Amino acid sequence: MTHATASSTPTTIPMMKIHDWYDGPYPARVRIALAEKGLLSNIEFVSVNLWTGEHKKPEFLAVNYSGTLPVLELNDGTLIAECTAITQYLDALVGSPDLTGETPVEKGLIHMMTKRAEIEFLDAVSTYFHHATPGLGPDVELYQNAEWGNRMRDKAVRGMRYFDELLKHQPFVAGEKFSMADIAVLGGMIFSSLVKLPVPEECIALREWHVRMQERPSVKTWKEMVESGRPKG
Ligand code: GTS
Repeated sequence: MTHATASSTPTTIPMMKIHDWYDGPYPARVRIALAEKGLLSNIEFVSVNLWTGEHKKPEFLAVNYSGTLPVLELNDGTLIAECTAITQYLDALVGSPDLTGETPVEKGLIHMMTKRAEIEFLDAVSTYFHHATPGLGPDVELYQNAEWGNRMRDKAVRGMRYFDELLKHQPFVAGEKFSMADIAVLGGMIFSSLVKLPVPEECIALREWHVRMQERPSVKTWKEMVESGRPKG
């Protein structure tokens, strides 16, 4: 595949691997970023089964010390974990559409809002899932603290209210254009839906933003990938 980079120099993008699980909310962030960038045909997906704890086995811990998905593997063997880091790599690889900011102030704001989406919303929902619900099951969830999990559920709902307030005044999470920060909030919405944690009725701006996000081709493509990746039976 040949792409024009930000500097307009045509480059050939090599094949890459993504280690992930087909319907995971964090993997969704990278899959949506890949779809935005038109890079899906450069990716071989390597399935790591969260439900059997494959991500905590020594073989996978050698790939990602943190034992989490997704991980990008370049064809020289370089491994990049963390959704934000992977998205930054993809953005540097293919300039358009920009997801992480072009100007210094855009870069700063997008990074801040992405981090905020993680801390206040997505990571909080994830902690709720792992601590206050059966999570990935007793073989994988070796330590649970329901009180902590429920606190994180409440934090996530506060995060929803925060993003709702923000989106009353601007069309996208980091300002005037779609970015990695919107994708991070989408990750929170995807995880909330999986754990049946509803967005409060009165969060109309957040709900309307979410409806608009469903119209993006990248989000539609991600949904199709989830459907087609679902294990049979
Ligand atoms: N900070 C990491 C990132 O941004 O990549 C978090 C990654 C993460 O928590 N991934 C989830 C995971 O591996 C994948 S999913 O829950 O979205 O499917 N969870 C497994 C676990 O045991 O924590």
